[in-house]
Amino acid sequence: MGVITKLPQQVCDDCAATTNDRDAAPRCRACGGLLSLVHPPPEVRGAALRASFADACCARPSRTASGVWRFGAIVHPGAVDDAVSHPEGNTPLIGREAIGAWAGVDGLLLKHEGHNPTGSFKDRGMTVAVTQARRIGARAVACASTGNTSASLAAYAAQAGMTGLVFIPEGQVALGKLTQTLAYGARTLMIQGDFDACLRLVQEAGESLGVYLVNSINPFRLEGQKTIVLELLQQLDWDPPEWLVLPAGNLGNTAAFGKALEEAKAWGLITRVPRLVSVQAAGAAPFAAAFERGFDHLDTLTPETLATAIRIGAPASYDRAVRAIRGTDGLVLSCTDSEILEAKAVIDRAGVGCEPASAASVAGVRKLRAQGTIKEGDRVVAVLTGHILKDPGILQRMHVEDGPLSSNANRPILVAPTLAAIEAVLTSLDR
Ligand code: AN7
Repeated sequence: MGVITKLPQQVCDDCAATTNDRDAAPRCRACGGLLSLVHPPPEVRGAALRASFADACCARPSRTASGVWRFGAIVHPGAVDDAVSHPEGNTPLIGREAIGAWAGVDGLLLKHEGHNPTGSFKDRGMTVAVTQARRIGARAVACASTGNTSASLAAYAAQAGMTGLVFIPEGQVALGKLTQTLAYGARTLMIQGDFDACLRLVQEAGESLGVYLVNSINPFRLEGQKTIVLELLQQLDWDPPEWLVLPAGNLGNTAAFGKALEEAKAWGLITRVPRLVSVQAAGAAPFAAAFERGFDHLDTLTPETLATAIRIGAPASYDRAVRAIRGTDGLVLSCTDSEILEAKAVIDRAGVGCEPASAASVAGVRKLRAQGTIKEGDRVVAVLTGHILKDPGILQRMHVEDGPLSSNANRPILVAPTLAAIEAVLTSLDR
């Protein structure tokens, strides 16, 4: 096909030291900076490059079905033929009038990453990272996680026949994610600390124990997560929306989106870049606070939010995410837990559904539209990052218990086992 003939290198974000695409070091050996995969410019650009993705889709059975490996030439060209692929990706772009109406944006589109094999966007990065781990002969893969990364790691490690090791914060991982992780067979360490403590520990363990780290600072993870953007652009016939909105915690996805857009523009896949918006939970919003101060510095904090996926106070990909927001003339904002849960109730009741953190994107759209930042007629894509079943505990809180959201409550109705009792209920529900 001839799109790529030279392999990418890993390049340090801070000191520009380079290493090849098989180096297992989690950070730059020279200065400790984060590593990015830097691709040589593809030999074909624009329409020809766009067309090559369509070709790739049909070229080989292993790639046909994956919304990640279809873009393999600009993701991880050295590993395309040996991918550990479920497959993943190919998630829908969903429009629902009720959700658009609530957010105030006609034609609002939702890129629903909950449709991935383990129910979150993490599978897109994990297929690439675990493929890389196997390619370099790692003995095990490890991560710290608020839950979705661990579920994804567990599934892909199982498929690859590798040992998976996850570090999760005790009491702060939603039930669906914990059950998946255990069922897929990853060894699960419940740390008596928050996510930030888990991330510190797993990095120390990775270095001293020779375990390959697949947290979102892993450059191959970010390459896979780029395909959320590539795929949605492809679904829109490469005509970008004005706004692209996503929930943000550790900022890996914000960084990946920024890289995808920068490359897509440089290689002629698109001629205009959407404005990227990262939405944080108000109790875990160090990135939003830094944005307000013109990104002068990052103040880490002790996070608190019901949206446990983004309960993160010391985001690891901060510098990259700053670049992504600046490079796209983007914005960062935060929404309170009740705004997030209100958005979730609207998304759920439209029959779409998502986990709490995911609803932050739609809550953010509503806020930006209400303040006039998003203009009438602007096209907006919001990313839903995880599936509704990830966090059944929150559903119980929202729909069963009395609580701040009791006006939305949809409690189970206790009935006698008779047709008459059921008929009485039906009559009471007639609209
Ligand atoms: C549903 O699984 O950090 O800003 O360890 O699960 O790239 O961190 C999850 C993050 C948004 C935030 N939505 O993405 C983990 C983890 C959902 C998530 C995010 C996460 P980043």
